[in-house]
Amino acid sequence: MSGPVPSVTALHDIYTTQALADQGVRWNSLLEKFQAHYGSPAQFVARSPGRVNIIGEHIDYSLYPCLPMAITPDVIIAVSTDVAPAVDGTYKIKIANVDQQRFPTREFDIPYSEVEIDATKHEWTNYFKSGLRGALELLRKKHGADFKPSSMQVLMDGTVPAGGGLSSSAAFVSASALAVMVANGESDIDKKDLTEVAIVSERAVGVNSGGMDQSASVFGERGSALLVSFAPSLSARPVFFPKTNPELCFMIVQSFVTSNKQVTGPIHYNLRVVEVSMAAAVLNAKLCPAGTELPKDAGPLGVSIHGFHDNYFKGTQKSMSEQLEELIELTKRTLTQEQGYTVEEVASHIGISVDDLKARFMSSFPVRGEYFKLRQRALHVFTEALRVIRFLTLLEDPAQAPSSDNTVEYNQRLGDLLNETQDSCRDVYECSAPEIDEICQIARDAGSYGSRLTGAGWGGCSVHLVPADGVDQIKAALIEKYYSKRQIAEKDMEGAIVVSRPMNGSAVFKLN
Ligand code: NG1
Ligand code: MG
Repeated sequence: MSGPVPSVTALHDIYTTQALADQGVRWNSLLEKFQAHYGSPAQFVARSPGRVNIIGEHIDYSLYPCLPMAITPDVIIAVSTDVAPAVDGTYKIKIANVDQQRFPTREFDIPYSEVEIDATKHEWTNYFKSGLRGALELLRKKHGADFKPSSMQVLMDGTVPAGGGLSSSAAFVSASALAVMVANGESDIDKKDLTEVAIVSERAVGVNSGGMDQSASVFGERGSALLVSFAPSLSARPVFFPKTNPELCFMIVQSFVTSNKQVTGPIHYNLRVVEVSMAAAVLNAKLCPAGTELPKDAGPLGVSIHGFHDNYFKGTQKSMSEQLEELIELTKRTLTQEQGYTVEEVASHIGISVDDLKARFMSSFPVRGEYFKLRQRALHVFTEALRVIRFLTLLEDPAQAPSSDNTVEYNQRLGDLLNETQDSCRDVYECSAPEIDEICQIARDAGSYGSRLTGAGWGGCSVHLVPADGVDQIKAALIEKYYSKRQIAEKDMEGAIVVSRPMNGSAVFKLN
């Protein structure tokens, strides 16, 4: 599904008919505000959406496929290059947000040579700068090291809730990288290039992220989910849901517990990346023939459990499911310490010094932790990768297709897999939150087939596979049993529960 990022001239090429009226008002208002703020019109708008992950949680950075879809909430950035640099050897970036209260206006004079980002500061423009830096690297590769970036003035409007698990960050970084490329004269921007730039760029803001969000944001297509694969290289293909009766849809439900990865990252997300990378190294050392190195790959720390998996099964005839089932058993037998492993223990299992271990796995991002739960993290990854295959098989194997007399049962089988993912995220990967568990239970009791956290977790958002005719009942239950017991601003409540279908990904809207 590669090809260039589409250039569109009408909003109905981006949004569904239902969303069109609201979006029209929003886009017009962005363009009017741009004119008022900068005194000249915008030349184009770059757009990238948020995403919801249907299944395949916390396995993208272990390089196993996952199944997200793009959604309607998005980041739109109006851009003009009609601004002059102030100082020789620099270009100017003026950046503003329609929500000036939360996201104050900034102006930067940036030297040609380097975009500096202080990842220790929680500063909203870092996401733009990281997209800028990534895009410029690509442009330099193409046009040579002395490429002179264009000055830009931009106004952004984002509707993906920040810290809510719907990937506001990936939407922002992808839209920014796209805006920079277009501002610098690029026309045919390859989706794969943009995705890869966004993945690497987002890591510059301080999180060892996988590539699911950026892929979903860039590649999204109306009407289908996306199977995103990371090995041997990044690819995405559409996955369709069969027609069932009752019809299926997805409810996205906010917990309003925000997980701010900039603050909690060292404790949570980055620690998981370290744990799975260490698990890969220990499994490789213990199970592969002596002297077989863990291959270097696209994992955030340069290695992945998937790399060990490939090493172990080189040349095998076994199916992917059989391989994963075997790895689950092997992990149970090999990584036996339920309480976790100290750095000394991990180092000794791999056969390297503690200093080497720290340099290899703990230097690029700071992590804290006394015990590293290699067994649990590896088990989650292998079981979750297997659930993705089972989910796909249900959707795509003609022998499993639903018939008129078993569609409720069929829907429930899909839902069961989502529920199993939630159990694993809660108990094995330890990335849920009590509020998310509560929401899932309320939704299931009210008729959801399957309910689970989506995105990084530790709060944020949940996704529910529900019968279209059951949406109202589930909404009512969530309002009565969850939201009414908490103080949530009326404005926030508007986006608390969203019924979504798969939407289009990144696009450029050319004005004039
Ligand atoms: P969120 O926090 O929802 O953006 C994060 C990662 C994903 C993936 C999920 C867990 C970033 C940018 N994204 O998603 O790559 O690993 O957690 O499946 O960190
Ligand atoms: Mg994010």
